Amino acid sequence: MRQMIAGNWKMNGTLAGLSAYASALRQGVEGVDLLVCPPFPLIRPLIEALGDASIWVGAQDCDAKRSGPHTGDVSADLLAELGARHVILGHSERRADHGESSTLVRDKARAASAAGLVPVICVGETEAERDAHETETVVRAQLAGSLPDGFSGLIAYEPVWAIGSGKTPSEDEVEAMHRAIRASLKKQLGEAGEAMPILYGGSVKPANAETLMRIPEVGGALVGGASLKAEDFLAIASAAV
Ligand code: G2H
Repeated sequence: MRQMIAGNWKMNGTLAGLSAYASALRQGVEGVDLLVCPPFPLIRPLIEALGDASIWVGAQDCDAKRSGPHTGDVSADLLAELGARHVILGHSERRADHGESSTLVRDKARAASAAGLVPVICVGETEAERDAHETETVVRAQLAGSLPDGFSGLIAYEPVWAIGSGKTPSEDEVEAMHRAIRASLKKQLGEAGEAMPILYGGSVKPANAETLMRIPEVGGALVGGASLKAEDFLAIASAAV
């Protein structure tokens, strides 16, 4: 199946740097879907800089409510109007820095879907949970809590200890977790859970992308640091073909 390589710029990127990034990315890579999620203010300028290239642009979060008195929050409807196609939800940095619960992630996913966005819901265990052999239990609970009934979108498995650390799980561990997530998706969503893409995220780099993208049940990658340089992002995308 065609894989998706998604870039999560986090709180990085500048307006000044967009044009060079977009021209490099416009060379593209055949046979793989590309998505870039910059900070909110760069969504529209990036869409414009990418022009007619077949590269999706998405957001890193949205509010659970459709509109109203919520200072500083951004609605899914506005993101859709700007041209965003996807929205990352429940990233571990949001869960940790902003105390986001799975219930809130589920409500955000509902709002995103209602606005026509494709949610990319992140799950993953902390190092302490991994050391306590609770990985599967934690991830299963996050899926159960974060996915609304009838969910349609993508899942990103991102072990928290692998994010930005240069560490990655072994191939066997990634495969086992992706299989466990697949089983949970089928149980929760029935047939819809059978083909739902499950991305791997956490220190994906050009050097390890080929190995990671060949693991059964890995449907692509959610890339943080290495998505900031267009050449690295494209190198990762090439490894997914
Ligand atoms: C995990 C990932 C992007 P990085 O957060 O979602 O970041 O690739 O920098 O580990």
